[in-house]
This record gives sequence, structure tokens and C-alpha cells, in this order.
Amino acid sequence: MKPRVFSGVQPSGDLHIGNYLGALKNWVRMQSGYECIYCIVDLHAITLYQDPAELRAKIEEVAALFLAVGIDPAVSSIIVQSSVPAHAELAWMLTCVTPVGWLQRMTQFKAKAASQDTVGDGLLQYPVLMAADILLYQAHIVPVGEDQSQHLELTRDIAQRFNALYGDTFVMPETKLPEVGARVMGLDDPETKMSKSAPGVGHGVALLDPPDAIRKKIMRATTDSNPAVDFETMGPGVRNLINIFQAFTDWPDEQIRAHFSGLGYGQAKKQVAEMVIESLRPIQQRHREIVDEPGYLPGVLKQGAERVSPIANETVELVKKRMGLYSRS
Ligand code: AQP
Repeated sequence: MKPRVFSGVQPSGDLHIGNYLGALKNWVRMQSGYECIYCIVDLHAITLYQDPAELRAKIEEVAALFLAVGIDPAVSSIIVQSSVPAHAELAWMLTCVTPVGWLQRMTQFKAKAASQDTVGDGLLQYPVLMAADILLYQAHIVPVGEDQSQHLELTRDIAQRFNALYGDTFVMPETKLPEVGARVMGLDDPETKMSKSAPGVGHGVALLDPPDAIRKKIMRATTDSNPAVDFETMGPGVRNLINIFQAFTDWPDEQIRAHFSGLGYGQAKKQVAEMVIESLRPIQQRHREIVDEPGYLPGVLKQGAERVSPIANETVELVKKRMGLYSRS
């Protein structure tokens, strides 16, 4: 049997090249060697307020993007988190074995809570729900960007604690980061990671941005006062742009150095912009075709939920049995 992979994306805004290079690109590659489950984590998205109509539309947009980047529904399962009730059910059981101090230490919680007037409990519980997503499918590998590493460590801690209290139940999942692109930074501020929910039009490149918008954003990206690319002294803005180029092209370090060394910033930005535009073109084209095919997307999501539900239900039944809860079986 192939090892199982699970990963997800929140439909909380426009998917950007950070989401693609940090996660989705890896997901596509993993399909050949693993049994993959890719999830639109809408229950995670509502940890911060979402306009209901916009959220509904985003769920379908993200699903269409999964397909457009190359997730093949014939071999991988694409699911919407809220359509498989076992995610929320297991999350509650795991909440009960998770010390609140573990959750209060999470960097993402602290950062997101700081920008809210009132902090919903869901924001604190976010990593427990993420642990449930992964452990529900007894996933072996979780391909994510670097920002999710801490949540993955917590997932392992929760699984270990559960196994210690109730007996061996969960597979211990491993984190898989991409070699390049694990942390794509904001174009307007290379000290913060590119994020869907960050304000500012020049912050991120969305996967569905038209070529002109991509060109404009990259040409205006924050750099430093050097006149040309110097790998020894370059600041985080230029480094970020070159990382983006490398993550899209998969060129080795030597080729990247030879290509960019000594290039003026204007020229370097142009190269990056055109590379991003050309890389996104087929994804955008495929996205349009998928959206224009009535009934296709709902069919894919229904098939995905039907395929994974037996795995999810088996885990929930096992956990209930271990905990002494009432079980139908
Ligand atoms: N800047 C990034 N660089 C590399 N990888 C990234 N990921 C996110 N941002 C970057 C990876 O994308 C996957 C999906 O992320 P998510 O939707 O679960 O939420 P997130 O990590 O919180 O991403 P955002 O874009 O910052 O969303 P918001 O603003 O809604 O919180 C994950 O594998 C993540 O590591």
C-alpha cells in the first residue's frame, strides 16, 4: 500500500504564488508515489469572519485551482472539509487531550489574535482541527510551507499524548517542506510571509492575477539600494524575487547565480515577472476551462468525499472505542 499524504488550503482569499510554491506544486509531484488527499479547509477559514457568499464562491475557486495546477481527481481525492463531518468530530475529541498552553504558544495564533478586536475560540483551536484533519486519515506525510511547521509539531505532540493515554491509535505524520519556496515573502515587505489575508495590493501575486497586474506588482517590489544583483550582499527583497524564480523553474543554484549575477534590478525584475506570467498562463487557462464545464467540479468534490469517508469514519470509530465513548459498531 502507498503511504498516505494529506494537506489543505484555506479558502480565505485569493490563492497566491506562496501557496503554490510552498504547497500545491509539491502536491502535484507527490501524486505518483503516494495516496493523496487534498482538502479545502473551509472550517479553518471561518476561524476569522468570512462573508458567506464570498466563502462559498472561494471554496469552488480553490477546488478549481487544485485541478488547474494538476491535481488529478482520478488518482487523488479532492475534498471540502465541511462535507466530511468526521473532521469536526475528531477535532472535539482531540481538543479534550490538548493542554491550552500548547495552543497559546502558537506563533500564528499570536499573530492573528493581535489583529482582532475579539478573539474567537476557533482561532485558538485552529491547530487542533488541523491535527484532526491529518490524523483522521492516518496520513504519513504532510507537504506544507514553513509557516505550518509549528502546527505539524503540535499535531505530533497531540497524537503522542493520545497514544500514551489511550493506546497506540495514530500514525505519526512527517512534515515535508519544499527545497525552494517553503517561505515566499511579501513583495511589498520581504520581512513578512506572503499571505492571502495581508492588506495591500502590492503584497502578493494571486494565481489568477492577469499578466499586467503581475508585471506591475513585481516591478514595484521592494528591493534595496544596490544597483545590481550581488549574491553576497543582496537584501531580502531581491533574494525573495530570485527564490520565486528558482522555485518556479527548479533551476540549480549555479544556474541561478550565473543567470542573475550582475543583472540590474530592473532587468532582474522583468525576468522574474515574465517567468511568473508564463508559469501561471496554463494554470489560468485550465482554470477557465474547469469553471466553464457545468457539473464537473461538484462531481469531483462529491467523489472525493465518498472516497475518503470510509477512512475517516473508521478512525473516528476507533478513537471512540479507545476513549470509551458510545459507538454504533
Ligand atoms: N508565503 C508562503 N510561502 C510558502 N508557503 C506558504 N503557504 C502559505 N503561505 C506561504 C502554504 O500554503 C498552504 C496553504 O496555506 P493556508 O491556506 O492553510 O493558510 P496559511 O498558511 O495561513 O496561508 P495564508 O496565505 O497566509 O492564508 P491566510 O492569510 O488566510 O492565513 C500551507 O501549506 C502553507 O504552509
